[in-house]
Amino acid sequence: MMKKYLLVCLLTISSIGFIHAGQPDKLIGKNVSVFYPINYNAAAHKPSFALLKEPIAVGDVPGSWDLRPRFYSKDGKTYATLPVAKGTCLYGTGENTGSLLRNGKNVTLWNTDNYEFRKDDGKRLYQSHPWVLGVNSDGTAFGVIADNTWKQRVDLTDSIRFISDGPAFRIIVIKRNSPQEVIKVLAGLVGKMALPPLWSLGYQQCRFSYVPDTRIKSVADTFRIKKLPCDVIWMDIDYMDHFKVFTFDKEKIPDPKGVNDYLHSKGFKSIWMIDPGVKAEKGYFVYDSGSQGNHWVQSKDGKEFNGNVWPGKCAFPDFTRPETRAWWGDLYKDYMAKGVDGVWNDMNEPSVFDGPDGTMPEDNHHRGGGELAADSHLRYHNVYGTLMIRASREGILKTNPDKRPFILSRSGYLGSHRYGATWTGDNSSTEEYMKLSVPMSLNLGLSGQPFSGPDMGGFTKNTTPELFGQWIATDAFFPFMRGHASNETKSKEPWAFGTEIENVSRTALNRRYRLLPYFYTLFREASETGMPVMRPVFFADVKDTTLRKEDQAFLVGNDLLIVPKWAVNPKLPKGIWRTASIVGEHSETDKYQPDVKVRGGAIIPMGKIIQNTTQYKLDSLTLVVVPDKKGEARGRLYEDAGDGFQYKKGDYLISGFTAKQAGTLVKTIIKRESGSWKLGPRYYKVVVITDKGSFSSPWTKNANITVPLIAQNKVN
Ligand code: MIG
Repeated sequence: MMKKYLLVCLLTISSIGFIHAGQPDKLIGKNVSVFYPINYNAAAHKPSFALLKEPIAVGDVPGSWDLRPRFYSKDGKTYATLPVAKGTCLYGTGENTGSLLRNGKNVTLWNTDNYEFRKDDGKRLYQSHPWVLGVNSDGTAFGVIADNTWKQRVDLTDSIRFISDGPAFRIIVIKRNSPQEVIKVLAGLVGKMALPPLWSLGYQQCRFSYVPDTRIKSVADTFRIKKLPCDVIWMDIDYMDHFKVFTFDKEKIPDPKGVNDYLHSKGFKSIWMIDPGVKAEKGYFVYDSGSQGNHWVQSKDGKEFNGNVWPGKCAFPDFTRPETRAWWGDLYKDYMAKGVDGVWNDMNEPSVFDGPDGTMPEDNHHRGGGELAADSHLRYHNVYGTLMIRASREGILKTNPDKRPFILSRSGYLGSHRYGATWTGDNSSTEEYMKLSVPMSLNLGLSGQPFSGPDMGGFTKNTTPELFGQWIATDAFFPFMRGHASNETKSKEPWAFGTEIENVSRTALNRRYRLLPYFYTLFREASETGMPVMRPVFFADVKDTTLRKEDQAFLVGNDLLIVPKWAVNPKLPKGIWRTASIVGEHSETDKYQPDVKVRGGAIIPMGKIIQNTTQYKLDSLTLVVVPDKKGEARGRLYEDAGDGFQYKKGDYLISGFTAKQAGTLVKTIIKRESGSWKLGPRYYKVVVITDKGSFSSPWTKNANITVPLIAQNKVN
């Protein structure tokens, strides 16, 4: 009787689709599990865009596993919901407006050109990261990936809920003892940023647009004349002939190679914009070759889709096609040969001025190829930009195999950091946007993308001197540091606001350039482990729940705590943190320069003030030592050629610094840790900061340095 009843039950359930062969949930690593909805259709999702490779099962999900998604469908939408325990703090979901802490927030993952973040109250921006980091009240942590490119929403109002317009999707859950460990596991799954060229860590100056060529040169010259350090000048759309990508306006830029040569001769790199929209004009070589290769995204009827962007009527490369990516990549050959150093891929959400909701119709058709299935724009929209920058990166690498590509992308998806850096789009020149830039870059860093920053100074509207000063002083500690301005605004270069702000800017830039050895070491770490460069304050003490909301102050690596002057009652970590003077400034009393505090137990390597990274030379290092409670400190420095790939063959040097205080003597030892480069002699100066002040050694070539903490050695 019982048996019969069960059988009937089973039959009934399976006939309405609840019991299904399905795909079993699996453990795919230590405390990492993948969960499948019963109606999972792999063909609608695989290969994954977020994951580097299809995960391999290493066992079954243990029965004791607590964090399990509940899958269901309702009103044509597919859901996955995970419970959130009280006291759990949520982060991530990529590029957001609003606070660092994401509890109670809603974000739509549908990449959108969002001028001033006004559309939908800024709840959907240019990127989509279906990823949530959870930090439990005890500091243990978890992460949730929805492996889903389709249009979706992440609702964190009372749980973690992904609501998608596409077919049912799988969920990956990571559990670890700390958020840092979760981030490293995430990076293991979605990949790490490639080590960028050193020059891309320098200051970068942009405007919509520096034309004609004489203006580019004069902006560059002014940086040098005024001794404001800068590495890159950016060329926005007006350099093109009628906004046609891969062309140069004959009047404004008659000799692009000459412009790049000029910039190079002054120690600058050049970055030029390339958009996805190709002017639909017969006789234009990109349109002709694209049409010949059948490279355009199609409408649902299979015809070439056209929409308006800057050049007028455009066609859009279908980057889901391997042939199209190769064709696009090859367009960079002649272009890079003109001396272009980096590429800026804008408008790649894609933005279509006259399209529905500012983009392509959801039922546009992508043909795919290789591993990628043919499917609708609804599926591929969120990865359109990622596929574009992948094609750009591959093409640029093919033509310049010995250089590290630099690509800046506006749109992105979880995993797009593998191909390029990003900035946070069209902000505005108000204090609010400046403050917003901190949590924006922090959450991008917690979502796999370590290389980001805002339009420093604000893109739209005019900037006041006061705001510009605050902004450049804060931005000097962001991973990506670029000033930008929209075409309808007054000048926003660091000298455009009078002498006081020019001096504020110089101090800010000098601080960044002196700290480049520390920054570069962090970029190396990010490329190896996925740890972000810019980190939330709560990383300093994950058990201290009072730090969980802090998003004015932030950390650079583990060892520098940046407290902007505009921060109101910031919550700072306990323990020893000592203010360091980087370029002789007194940040406690300075109106603009953030207080830079060094963690007790850390040693920070600093270089010289230079005007650009072609002058970067580690022949004289300053080591800032802050002993911890036990009187100890350590640090390290990564160095390599700054570009190229020889470092992958071992051509680099990691040196380690250790310091130990015994009474009034602090002894610092410098040793080679790894890499094939020798640790040759160089000049060192050790500055020890204690509660009694700062004490300095003279410059010495000795790699074993003792600083007596006595009055004669006191600085400041
Ligand atoms: O429709 O290229 O976000 O940084 O200056 C505007 C012109 C197109 C948007 C980018 C902005 C850039 C601007 N672009």
